[in-house]
Amino acid sequence: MTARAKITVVGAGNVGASVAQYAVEKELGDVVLVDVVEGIPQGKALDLLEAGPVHGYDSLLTGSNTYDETANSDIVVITAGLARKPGMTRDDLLFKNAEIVGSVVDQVVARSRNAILILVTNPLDAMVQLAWKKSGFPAERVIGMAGVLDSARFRTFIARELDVSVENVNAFVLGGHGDSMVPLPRYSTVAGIPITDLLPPDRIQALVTRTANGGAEIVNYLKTGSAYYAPAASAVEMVEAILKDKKKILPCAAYLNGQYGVHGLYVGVPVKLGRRGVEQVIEIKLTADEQAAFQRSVGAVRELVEKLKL
Ligand code: TXD
Repeated sequence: MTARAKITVVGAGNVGASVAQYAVEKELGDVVLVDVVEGIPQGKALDLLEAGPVHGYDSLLTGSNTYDETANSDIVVITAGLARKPGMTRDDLLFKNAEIVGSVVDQVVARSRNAILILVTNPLDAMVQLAWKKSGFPAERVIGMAGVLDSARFRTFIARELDVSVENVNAFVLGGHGDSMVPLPRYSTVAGIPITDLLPPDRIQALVTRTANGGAEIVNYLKTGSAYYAPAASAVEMVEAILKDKKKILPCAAYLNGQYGVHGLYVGVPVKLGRRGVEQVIEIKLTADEQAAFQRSVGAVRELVEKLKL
């Protein structure tokens, strides 16, 4: 028992193991890794524990195939499920992953009533809605990771295009995690300057398209799985914002109850993340074109969620 925060990561696959790694490298807390495959969470947890002396972290790591070790977690990152293979859409994963995420949430919430859940499993927007429903938790404690990753990809491409530091680049992405995501160039900036002042429309459009297809681009290279370093780094940015109560504004899948004209649905929007989870949904004015694209994205998310018959 330590006074450190307790972070459970369910799914010790590519994303989950990298979440554990980045979280202990930042010493955000102790980590419990859970997976159904015997030996994998135990082996990866021990391996990462043994990297501690080299990296200089004292975070403890434990691996398990059951949930008792997860009791009283502060944060639970759920990555359990199947990943996309080439030619598969995120939606193909819907029913299989709904079954997995549903059972994971039941086991987690029975032991950690006050935890904040961060969902990573795809199709993201539907899985976070399902997790919220199943958990019975207030919506501010159930959050989906997608926008941080999508905007990290957009930031990468903008920085490469203009040959500037990624630290100077902010990007803004709204909507569902999928081909209908809505990058907002006029709110995407380099040292405060909108990229619409720095790049011609056709170059911006090319970067936007590459961002929307960013997941598929990696799947096509890897063939046997999907992206995991940037997704894990993105989930850990959310964990850090919450545990350190940073009040950091990040794009996340959050429950909308009237904001942006959307009722009763999880969709990607900018939110303020702090120790209570989603402490505020940040609303911005959209142009008619942006509003139309956002509505299309919301429609795609709603269609998927309806298939789950929650
Ligand atoms: O932006 C985003 N939200 C995403 C989402 C970015 C990247 C990956 N995204 C999705 O996360 C992806 O489409 C998958 O649905 C999940 C996990 O991706 P990952 O690449 O980590 O998949 P792996 O390597 O196959 O790992 C999944 C692990 C694997 O070890 C399984 O044994 C385990 O999940 N698994 C389970 N663990 C616990 N409990 C149950 N029931 C279970 N079923 C499978």
